[in-house]
Amino acid sequence: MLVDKEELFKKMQKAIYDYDKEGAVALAKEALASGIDPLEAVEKGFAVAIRDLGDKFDRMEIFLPELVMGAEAMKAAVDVLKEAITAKGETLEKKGTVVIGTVEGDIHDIGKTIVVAMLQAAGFEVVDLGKDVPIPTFVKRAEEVNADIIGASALLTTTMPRQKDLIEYLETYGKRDKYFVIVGGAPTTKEWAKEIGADGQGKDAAEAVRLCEELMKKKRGTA
Ligand code: B1M
Repeated sequence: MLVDKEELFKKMQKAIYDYDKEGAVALAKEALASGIDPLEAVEKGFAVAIRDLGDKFDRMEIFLPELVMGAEAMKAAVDVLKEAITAKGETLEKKGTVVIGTVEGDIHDIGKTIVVAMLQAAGFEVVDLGKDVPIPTFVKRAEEVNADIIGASALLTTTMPRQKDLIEYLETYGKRDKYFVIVGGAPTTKEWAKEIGADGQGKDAAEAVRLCEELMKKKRGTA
C-alpha cells in the first residue's frame, strides 16, 4: 500500500503535540514498514514538532512538564527508528572509532543519539558516553578505546563552553594532536568550532557523518 509521506509526517508531528508516546511509536513503526528513510522521518516528522514545542516553551506558552512529555514521546519514537538506522552499518568495514557524549550540565541527548545511530550506520565504531558527561571522561574513554575522533554535543548556550574546555583539557595533557574533536548541537556554529579550535561542527547528523569521514580520510592521507 502506498503511504502518503507528508500525511504521515503530519501525524508524527501531531503525536508529539499530543504528548502521545504510544502513537509516536506506532507511527515510527509504520514509517519503517512503509520503507520511509528513518532520518527523514525524524527530521521532517517528529523533530519539527519538538523544536516548535521548544519555541512555545521559550514564549511560556507551555511549561516544562509539557516539554518533558513531548520529549518522552519523541525519544520513544527515535528509539524505534534508531535500531533501523544502525542495522545498516553492521556489515560495513570499520571506518574509525568515535567517542561521543553530551557535555556536563546538559541532559539533551535526542539529537546526539541520532548522530550515534548515523555514525554506526556509516560504519563507525561508536562509544556513546550518554549525557551530562564530565570532560575528563571523554578523554579517558578515548584513551581506553584508542579513538580517532571525540565528539561533544551541547544544546544549551550555557554548556557550549564545555566544548572549549575539552580542547583546553586535551592541550593541557599534551593530547590535542592525538584526536580530532568535533562539536555539534543546535546553538553551535562553524564559527564557534573555529573559535575554540575544534576540527569541525556538524549542523545535523548527516553532516556529522560527512565530517567524520573527511577527517578519517585526512588521517589516512587519502583526502
Ligand atoms: Co531543553 N532547551 N531544556 N529540553 N530543549 C532547548 C535546547 C531550548 C533551545 C528550548 C527553548 O527554550 N527554545 C532551551 C535552551 C536555551 C538556551 O540555551 N539559550 C532549552 C532549555 C532552556 C532547557 C532547560 C534549561 C529548561 C528548564 O529546566 N528550565 C532544561 C535543561 C536541562 C539540562 O540540560 N541541564 C531543558 C530540558 C529539556 C527536556 C528534558 C524537556 C528535553 C530533553 C530531552 C532529551 O534530550 N532527553 C528538552 C528538549 C526536547 C528541548 C528542545 C525542545 C528540542 C531538542 C531536540 O531534541 N531536538 C530544544 C529546542 C531546540 O533545539 N530548538 C530545547 C531534536 C533533535 C533531533 O535535534 O538536538 O538539534 P538536535 O540535534 C541535531 C543537531 O543539533 C545535530 O544533529 C542532531 C540530529 O540532526 N547534533 C550534532 C546534535 N548533537 C551533535 C553532535 C555532533 C554533531 C551534530 O558532533 C559531536
